[in-house]
Amino acid sequence: MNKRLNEKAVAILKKNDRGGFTIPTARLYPFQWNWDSSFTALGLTTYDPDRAWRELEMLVGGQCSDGMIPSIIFRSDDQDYFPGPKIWQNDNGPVSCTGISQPPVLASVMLSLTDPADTGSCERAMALFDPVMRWHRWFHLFRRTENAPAICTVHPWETGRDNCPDWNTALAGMEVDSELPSYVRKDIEHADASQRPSQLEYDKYLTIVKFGREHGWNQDTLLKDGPLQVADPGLHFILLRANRDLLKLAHILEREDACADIEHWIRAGEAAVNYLWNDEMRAFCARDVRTGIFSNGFSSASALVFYAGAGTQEQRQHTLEHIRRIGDKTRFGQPSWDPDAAGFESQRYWCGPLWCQMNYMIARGLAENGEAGLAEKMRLDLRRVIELSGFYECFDPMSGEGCIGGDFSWTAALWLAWAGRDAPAFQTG
Ligand code: 2M8
Repeated sequence: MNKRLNEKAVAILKKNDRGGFTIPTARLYPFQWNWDSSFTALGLTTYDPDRAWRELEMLVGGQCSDGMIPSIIFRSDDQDYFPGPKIWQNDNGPVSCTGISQPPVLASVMLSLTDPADTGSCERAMALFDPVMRWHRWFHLFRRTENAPAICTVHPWETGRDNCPDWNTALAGMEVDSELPSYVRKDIEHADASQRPSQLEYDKYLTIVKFGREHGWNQDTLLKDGPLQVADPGLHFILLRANRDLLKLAHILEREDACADIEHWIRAGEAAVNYLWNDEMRAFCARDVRTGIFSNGFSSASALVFYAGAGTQEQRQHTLEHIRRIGDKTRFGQPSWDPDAAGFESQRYWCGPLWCQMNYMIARGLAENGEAGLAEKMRLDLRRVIELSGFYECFDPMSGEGCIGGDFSWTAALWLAWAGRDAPAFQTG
């Protein structure tokens, strides 16, 4: 245990606390983000379980009438961020929010926070159970098309892996709206532009937002007629895992009434995995639903098949070979994109850097599936990189340099919950 870094991590979470919810980092991301909050709760619970549940309750407090829990909840406006609530204009929820979601890690975090022997934690979980059911149902209704059984997204921001080259093929086939109003990016005022997405990517992101806004954030229209439809191994595997964890929660909370639906979602999720299998790459890859074309690199999401408990023996073996090949190329953990593939940039956001939450999920899946050694190496790599550079948003996997935002909540939280601990916090198999 590194006492100094533990104290620093707690100080970051306190500094980023905005009264019941935690922002990812000041100025660059000044609101509550969906999966950031869930990972943050894992850190909060190490010293304040009540505050950890509060984080999740505030997140669920932003749920829209159709069941979506949005990617960002705008409890106020903030000139430091673009695009804010005036651009999104989604008022389908109790609080102004974006019109897209984010990877549903919430149920898995709830399971981690629930102690069957502790009535208090079971009551907190019970209060969130139905909203989470509604959210998972929303994914199955509005993020699956007739043409593809896997979970697909309408916007790169929804995957949480914004400018990963995974979306390049689908984005290339999409036009920028010729009537897109001019705008000023704020992200590149707070961070080095060479580490952030390109201007063309931003134009396309905003084209999708314009479409959603003009259609009143009708999710059916956005899915079917919107500019982008990409099946994402990240969303797919994370939701499959979250459904398995929700089923465990249902048993703990004696919500047997919910089990048939969840089991149905799990079976559908397992059956859809092959849609994401790129035989040429021998890897699970993103896939443009409209053209059927696969992305051509191994991303950190490709490695989540173990976390999802899915795939055949052979698919897992190939995945393991990619993880080992890539692990041999980097000094620190699994990068967000394949160093051997076109588009790899070790410091540009989701084109290469190491992200702590992805490494946490990958390692967790590996540990549960007989690869405890590999998982522990990833944990120690994250520890070393934080010791070297601090609590950055993400890290250069080659040099260990910290990238983009500093004093970052999920990095601090996963230090407390995982990387900085004396032993891994999860089961091995
Ligand atoms: C990044 O995404 C936001 C948009 O949602 C942005 O670039 O402005 C991503 O890394 C995403 O995964 C993360 O949740 C968010 C806040 O940390 O930042």
